[in-house]
Amino acid sequence: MDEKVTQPQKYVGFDTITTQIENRLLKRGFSLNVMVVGRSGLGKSTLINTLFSSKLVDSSGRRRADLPVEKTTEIKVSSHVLTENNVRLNINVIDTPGFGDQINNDKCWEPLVKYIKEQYSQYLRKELTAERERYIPDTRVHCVLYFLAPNGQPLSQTDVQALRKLSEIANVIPVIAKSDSLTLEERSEYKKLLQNEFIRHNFNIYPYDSDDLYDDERQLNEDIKSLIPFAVVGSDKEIVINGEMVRGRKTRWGAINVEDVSQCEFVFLRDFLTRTHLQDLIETTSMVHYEGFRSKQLIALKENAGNRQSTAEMRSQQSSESIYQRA
Ligand SMILES: Nc1nc2c(ncn2[C@@H]2O[C@H](COP(=O)(O)OP(=O)(O)OP(=O)(O)O)[C@@H](O)[C@H]2O)c(=O)[nH]1
Ligand SMILES: [Mg+2]
Repeated sequence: MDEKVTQPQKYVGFDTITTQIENRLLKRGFSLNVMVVGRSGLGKSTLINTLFSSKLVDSSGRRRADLPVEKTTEIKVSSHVLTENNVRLNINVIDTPGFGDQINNDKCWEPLVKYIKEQYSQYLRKELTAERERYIPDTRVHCVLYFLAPNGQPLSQTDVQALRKLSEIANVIPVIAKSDSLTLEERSEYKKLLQNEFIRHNFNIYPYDSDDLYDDERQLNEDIKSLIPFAVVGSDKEIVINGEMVRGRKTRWGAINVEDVSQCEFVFLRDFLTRTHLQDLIETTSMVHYEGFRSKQLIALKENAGNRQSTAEMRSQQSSESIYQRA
């Protein structure tokens, strides 16, 4: 087909389409759904508060030394709207109970897998209704932060199984929790050990390789991959270091500023989630994980319908045969 480029005589105004799209997106805002998973007491609830600089969920930190440590006991979603300049980001955090509280931890990841699949299935149902909504609210889990204990050990059986199941259906980003308990040397050795464990177990850890990436994006992903699992420290308190209020932890031995990249990798994780990979996390969830779920469900539906039809055909054939025999 020959394409002729015509220059309008007068200004038409369709060059504002990018601004129109931007305005619509800005009005609707963006949603990021983050799930935190891992063994009990690793600082999942605390890190969520550290990440988004405001109190989103109750962490189990004791208010007084004589109080028992509170635990997260059920899957709990809390929502928060963050605004920066003109952009509204709806953060939905799915806090989950820690593994290891039950006597039998076999399959403790099952409720989480069920939750993630339920969100896909809800989205699919809404998509398939005759009068579907123009904009379907997105509750699909865009990223699973998986907390690993700072113990320098290879992955436990529970972690192996949970990581396998979760990474099949969602973007999983592992982190080394409470990394203030490791020396820098221990930290880098542990990180190497875990990276090898992920390769050995053949886990599909986010970000994924793709042919669509530009060279600079590929380079960024390589850099990020060498950092994963991020060694993080969480704190929901502000402390004063050198006369400045910072988010940190104060101990008898000194203070840790969680935002100081020479002390931990919390800032890398935050930049990764909210700056460099926000859109990619949302897109990958929709185009890779949800798409996989969707096509499986639709194929199953079609097969069921096919089976039903052939049973019906068989029945009608049988009944016509019996009429024929009677006749
Ligand atoms: N040293 C250290 N302690 C931390 C860190 N993050 C959290 N804590 C402490 O660890 C305890 C448990 O933190 P939570 O955030 O409630 O842990 P959780 O993983 O949500 O626990 P469950 O809900 O039981 O699964 C609290 O006393 C926190 O103050 C950290 O990075 N370093
Ligand atoms: Mg918790």
